[in-house]
Amino acid sequence: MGDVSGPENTPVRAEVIDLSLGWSFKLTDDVGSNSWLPVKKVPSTVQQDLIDNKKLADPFIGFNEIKAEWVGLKSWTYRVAIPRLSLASTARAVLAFDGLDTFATVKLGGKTILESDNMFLPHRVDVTDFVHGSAYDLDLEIEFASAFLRAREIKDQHPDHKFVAFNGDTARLAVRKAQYHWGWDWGPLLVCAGVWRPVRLEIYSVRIAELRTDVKIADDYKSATVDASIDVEAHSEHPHLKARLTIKLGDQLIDSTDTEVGANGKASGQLKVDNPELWMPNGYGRQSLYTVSASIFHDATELHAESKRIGIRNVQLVQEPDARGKSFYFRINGVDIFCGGSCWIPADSFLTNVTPEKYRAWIELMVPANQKMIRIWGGGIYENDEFYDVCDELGILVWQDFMFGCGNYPCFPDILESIEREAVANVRRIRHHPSIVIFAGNNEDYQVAESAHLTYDYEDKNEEHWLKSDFPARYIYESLLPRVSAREAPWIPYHPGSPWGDGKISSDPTVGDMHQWNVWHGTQEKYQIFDSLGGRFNSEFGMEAFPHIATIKSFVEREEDLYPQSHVLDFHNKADGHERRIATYLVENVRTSTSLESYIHLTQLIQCEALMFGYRGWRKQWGDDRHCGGALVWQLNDCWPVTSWSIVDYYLRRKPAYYAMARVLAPVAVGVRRSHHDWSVTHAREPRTQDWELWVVSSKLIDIVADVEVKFVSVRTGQEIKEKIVQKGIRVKANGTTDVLKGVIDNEKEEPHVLAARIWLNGKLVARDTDWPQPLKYLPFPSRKVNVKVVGNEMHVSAERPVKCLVFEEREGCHLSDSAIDIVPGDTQTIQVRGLKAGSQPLDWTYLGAGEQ
Ligand code: BMA
Repeated sequence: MGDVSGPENTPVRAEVIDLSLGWSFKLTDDVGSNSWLPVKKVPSTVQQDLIDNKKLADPFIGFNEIKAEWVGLKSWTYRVAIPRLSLASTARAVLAFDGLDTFATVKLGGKTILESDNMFLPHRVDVTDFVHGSAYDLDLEIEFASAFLRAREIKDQHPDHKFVAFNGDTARLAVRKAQYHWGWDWGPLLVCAGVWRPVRLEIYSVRIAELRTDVKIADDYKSATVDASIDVEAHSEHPHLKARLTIKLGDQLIDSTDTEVGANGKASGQLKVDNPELWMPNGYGRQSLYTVSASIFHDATELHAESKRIGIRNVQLVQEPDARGKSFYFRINGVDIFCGGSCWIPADSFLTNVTPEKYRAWIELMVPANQKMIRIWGGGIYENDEFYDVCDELGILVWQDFMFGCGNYPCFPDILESIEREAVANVRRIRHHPSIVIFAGNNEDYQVAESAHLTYDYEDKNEEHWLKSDFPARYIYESLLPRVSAREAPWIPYHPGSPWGDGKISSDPTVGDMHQWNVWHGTQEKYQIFDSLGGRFNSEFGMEAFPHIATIKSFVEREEDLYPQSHVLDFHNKADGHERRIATYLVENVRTSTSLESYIHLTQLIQCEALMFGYRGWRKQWGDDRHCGGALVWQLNDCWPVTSWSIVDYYLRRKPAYYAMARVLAPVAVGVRRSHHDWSVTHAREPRTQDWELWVVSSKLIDIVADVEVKFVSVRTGQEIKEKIVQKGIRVKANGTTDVLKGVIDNEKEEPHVLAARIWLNGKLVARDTDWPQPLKYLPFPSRKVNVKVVGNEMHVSAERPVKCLVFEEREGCHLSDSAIDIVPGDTQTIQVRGLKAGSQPLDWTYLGAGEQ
């Protein structure tokens, strides 16, 4: 029996009893004596627990997803023993559940102590009377009803609401649970259940329930203050508590203040920081993190302590009227940041399999790739603390959606109340992270309303009308959430949706953010014009590509299915019309192939090209009066092995587009391109002339001087068809775009050639870019004479004729400084290789047309 007793009337020091071990689970209906199965550790997910007990075949392999469906249709019960305790008279025992997925009935010693129906809500239940002095350990039992079936029941109870959605069973809209569990256009239908976040037994007399930190920075950035305030629970039973508030940088104490806990349970103090070390995004300076701590004391005894790691930074979402409409970009500590980056989905269908190490590995990938922002998409979860911690440490800005995605959400009174509690709890949990720079109300719910022709009038500001309309969730995005966010985290800008057109249609390119899906979905435009389709901030756009061959082999069970159109490969692609869409972009641009390895390369090349055309153009537009404030690719990651829009696959194997993005987002980059002509419209008769232009983009905060060059290299022979142009000593504008050269291509007199640009800073080559005649399928690629020389940890790559998209093998544990490169004669490129085991085979490689003689 645990003994946490103390002298009468003296408050006890808080302590925590971990409850991660000793659990078992069973099918609720199974009453046999052998029905309980062991759980390795909680948090856990029922499907994974079944896999661990060999009761379920891995749903990520073959067609097993279908065989796993029954799990989501059943009710599951988990249990663990709660130790009996002898508590001091002043102590209470509280069971803290950080997250239950989703319809949970919690019983202690057979009595119901909690019923929960929102996965995103934490719960605390006082169980003092149960555990104190009990003669036995008590069973804690949690029954999880089938969320899939309950969702349908709730939907049926609301026949007046129009349940419409993109992706998944529309009943999902009635349930506060990760929406992608219902299946998405990149993810399987695996309706999970379980204790998905930690459970603890907390013993204390008083406790700091909340620590809030409001940071204010002087206009000259020479000083800052942190208003730290705490809410103390059970203070009224223990008057005369003292509080100490401190701020530290590493081990160095910067400031502290002592105060009393008031009769209302609150205490606050102002902490001062002179010459603060500001928190800056990746690439713009350091990510200094301060720790603000609060302790409460009774006499000299510290009863409870809390701390938050914060950053000193301010953020502005600059939305100002301009010649194009209204700007939309982020300014951090006075610096305008072009937010090139990615959208993020949950990293696993089974959330509890994402370890802190995995989170770190994902976010670490973004840093060398020059990515600045990650968008947590609204169909997943408010992420685990580890996610935000790593973003804070590495300087990755976070765009945080609230958890609503692709649907017309109902607003019946119970759900509104639950959503409000969910919003408050999650904003409080994450608001101190300096990486979080925006809250957005939802993902594409306005687009659903627009495309389903729901009745709404952006001019109507009457909230009661919204609730009574057939698009009631406007109330959530334009009233409930902004209210919570302004009260709980006024330092984080709020935006009603992603996308949101500020009262105009959500696809309006002149205002707000925009999801540009007319490449791939929609009108299936050519990706060569991606930049002309953008808005003020492109928070989604993308192109699918096959994953790595090893990832494909991880789920294909039979050798004979290793071909691009096999049933199992199609099954591991959930996107509507994916065969047609991939095929369209392939046949429009490249000579296709039926061999799996070449098909993988071709789809990956198309993804590289598409994303490059988007990012390169939008970054150029950044320098044009902040025409475009950022671009976030759909999507960084996958939740299972699949063909999707991800640029890195489920097993963290990079697709070539990862490198292409990194190059166009480099701190200083050169861009070169000829004007687009649509070859299918002109029936392959090229226009007689095409303009070309060369520019430089820089995210440096001061003007710099650079040298640039452009060569005109015949695709067929590798010879330069005309004199190269060299421009020395050009002044490159700080944090902007500098137009450098313009010219004309004569398509009658000049043979098809590559424009090959390079840029030097202080004599050092820092970036390249190439522009190819389009489409690539019309170009001849025989006899490229590629040479890859391994020199220590480097590969020196050269060719005698222009090479498109030379991709190196992605080997486990290996990190490459670059890949998916274009090569022109006379310009050897050096690739650094990290992690290649001594004595192992050199890395394999391929390129477009590698098979041509
Ligand atoms: C957008 C996203 C996702 C979806 C993606 C690809 O609609 O918000 O819902 O997976 O496009 O279709």
